[in-house]
Amino acid sequence: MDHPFVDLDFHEVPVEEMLRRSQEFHDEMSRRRSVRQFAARPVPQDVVERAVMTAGTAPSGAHKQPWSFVLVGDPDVKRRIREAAEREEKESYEHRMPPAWIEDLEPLGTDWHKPYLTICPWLVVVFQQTYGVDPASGGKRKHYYVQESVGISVGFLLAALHHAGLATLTHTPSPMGFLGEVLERPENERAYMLIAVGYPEVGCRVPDLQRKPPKAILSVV
Ligand code: IYR
Repeated sequence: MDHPFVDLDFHEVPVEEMLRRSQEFHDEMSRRRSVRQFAARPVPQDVVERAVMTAGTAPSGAHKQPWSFVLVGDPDVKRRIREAAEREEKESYEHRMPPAWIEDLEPLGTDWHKPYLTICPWLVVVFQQTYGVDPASGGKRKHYYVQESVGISVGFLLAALHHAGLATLTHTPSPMGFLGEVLERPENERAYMLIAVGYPEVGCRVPDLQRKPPKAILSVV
């Protein structure tokens, strides 16, 4: 079978500009912090939708685009998600997570209470499609490198929301099966991550974390 190819839309930039842009992008991204204190202020739906479309530009195994994003703004749905998440998280913090894990989380100040799930204006629930469904026949279609593909798309999403001027929190309530139930997702989808989106609360505080230096994360051979 013949597949059409088109010319690449590539915008080359002079090296000087490349250096400047790479520094500016690093500086911008290094200001992104996970936020757990959100303001209830509304955020335009269009901005979050466009960030999701940016997430949808991620590369994926065999270009199967094995992701779905559900934008939750309905207070009643957010409440149901919070209730279920807190139920699982309470069990995890009190019984499922080993002491070493709880200790590792202490500097972050997390616990099972997740008020931000109802306070922030939007939740983006990311689903991975373990397989595809042919719209015409309903037949199953194989997806490849699903975790990797969806992980990249979430990276794009976080970067896009930060670039737009919003705060985010990646939240992985465990287990996450309730998200598929509350949002009535189809059989082929598994919840991958829950992302809270909004403005930080006035006076929001974050842990004083340090990034690893280049020599700790980068080798050049
Ligand atoms: N899912 C829990 C616990 C948690 C786990 C890790 I690893 C974190 O970096 C942060 C939290 C929660 O959201 O509180």
